[in-house]
Amino acid sequence: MKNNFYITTPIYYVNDIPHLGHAYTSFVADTISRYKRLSNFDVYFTTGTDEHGQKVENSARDKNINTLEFTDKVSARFKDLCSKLKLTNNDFIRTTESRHKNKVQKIWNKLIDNNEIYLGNYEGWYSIRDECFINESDIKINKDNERIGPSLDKLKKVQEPSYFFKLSKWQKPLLDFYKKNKNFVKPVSRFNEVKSFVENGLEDLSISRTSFKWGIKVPKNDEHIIYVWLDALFNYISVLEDNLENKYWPADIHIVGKDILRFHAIYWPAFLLATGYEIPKSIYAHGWWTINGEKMSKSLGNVIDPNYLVDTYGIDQVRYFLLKEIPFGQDGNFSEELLVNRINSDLANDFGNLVQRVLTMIQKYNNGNIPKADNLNENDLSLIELPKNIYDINNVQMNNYQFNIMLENIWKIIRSANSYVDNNEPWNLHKNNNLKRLNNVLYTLVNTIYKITILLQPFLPESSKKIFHMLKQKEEISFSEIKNDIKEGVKLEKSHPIFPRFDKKDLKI
Ligand code: ME8
Repeated sequence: MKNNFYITTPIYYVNDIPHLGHAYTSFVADTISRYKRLSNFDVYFTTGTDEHGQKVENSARDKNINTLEFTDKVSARFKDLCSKLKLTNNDFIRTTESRHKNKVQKIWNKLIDNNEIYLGNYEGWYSIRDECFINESDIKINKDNERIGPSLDKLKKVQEPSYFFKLSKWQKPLLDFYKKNKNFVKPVSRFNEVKSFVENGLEDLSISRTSFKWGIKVPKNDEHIIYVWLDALFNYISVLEDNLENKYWPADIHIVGKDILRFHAIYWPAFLLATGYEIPKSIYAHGWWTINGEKMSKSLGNVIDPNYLVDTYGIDQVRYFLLKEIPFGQDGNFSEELLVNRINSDLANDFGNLVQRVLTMIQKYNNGNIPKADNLNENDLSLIELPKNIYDINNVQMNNYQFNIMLENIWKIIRSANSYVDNNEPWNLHKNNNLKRLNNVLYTLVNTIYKITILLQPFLPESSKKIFHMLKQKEEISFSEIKNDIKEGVKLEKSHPIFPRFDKKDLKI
């Protein structure tokens, strides 16, 4: 029986079209999903769009479009991006779907039944950009003497009747939960921030609004709209229809950006405790892609279009860059020049060259057939062993999702294989008619490339398929096969270059 593994991305707001930050989170979740599938887990991977709230309503109004029509259009852009990036998500949930709205209303009734909600009045400052009320202590004054929130947007004064969730009573249960579940939030530094926030005390949370209409109505009091975060967080359960909830809940991991950690690590477990659900096993809050040091965001207008990057450079190239360039968890600055440098050095020079020159030599010296090995020497065997060793090491790195280190480890094999070519000079072995040694060298190399490609599948899924095709293998090969060698005697497909080089003269961004 396979173990289950449920992984999610945030559901993205549809106030504007997707940017590279969204693509990043989705690529990460897809990489983990593929890694787990290749490790024989039964994976369920979901993503989607968060379509209610004042921010979305205002964006539709600014564009003079009916709100539903607007959300349909923008949500489709996010869905298209999933296909464009060839994500392997099992479902895509929209909060405007009835399966979701029904679930949220049921949750509301449950909160009422459990006496977790009371009706009161809210008076305070609201950030539409972040869709949350801002505490007095977090408010700053800008140069025009206006109140601004942590995301630097102008705050709106709100005074209206509101239902409240009794968040304050969950302070102690949350702290107890954090104590028992030391890996609930990663990285550790972010978990510490969450803990100290909760230790400072929690106020009850306003969970309904009456001053706008775009959202899920509160059952039996439809003047009120359910707070967009209460609505959105439950997507992680409403997407699991029929028996899927029993099978996959609680989630193994929610991948989120650090901007929305508080909602996931504090409000979400409190909502779940209050409704009798189990709490997800872990949350990973990653860093931000910045442009010249500033967070890439729709509101700041400094976003990069992932469609442009993928059309220009290729899916795997962009994916590789995002995973390799920064340690997962930290911020990183994006530039097209860095992307091109990475593609040219790691993909075209190191890996692409290795594959291309080895497969070309097999065509030239052995008629395209994988040569037979006979009495491999110690150097040959130690190169062939490397991928299995790195696989074991990477499995440990995977506990903290340190993709850049995992890739660096795989690149150690690639560099060793390139040095092995240079040291063994197969062209001279051919010239001197030393065919036995030539066959051993070429066999060692093609076997190593085969195993490197097994390891690379979650990171470079499209290119791995192309290499497996040239090696006459299945499209996907499970990690457990890393210990087996490639079969001798197989006639290879004609090889072609997989990673073209790019010229820095052509940069557009
Ligand atoms: O917050 N760098 O939606 P959102 C890296 N609807 N990742 C980034 C990024 C950047 N510069 N900008 C955005 C919402 N992201 C809510 C979520 S979940 C129940 C509701 C990614 O459209 C990152 O994952 O503002 C971040 O948390 C998410 O997009 C925010 O997307």
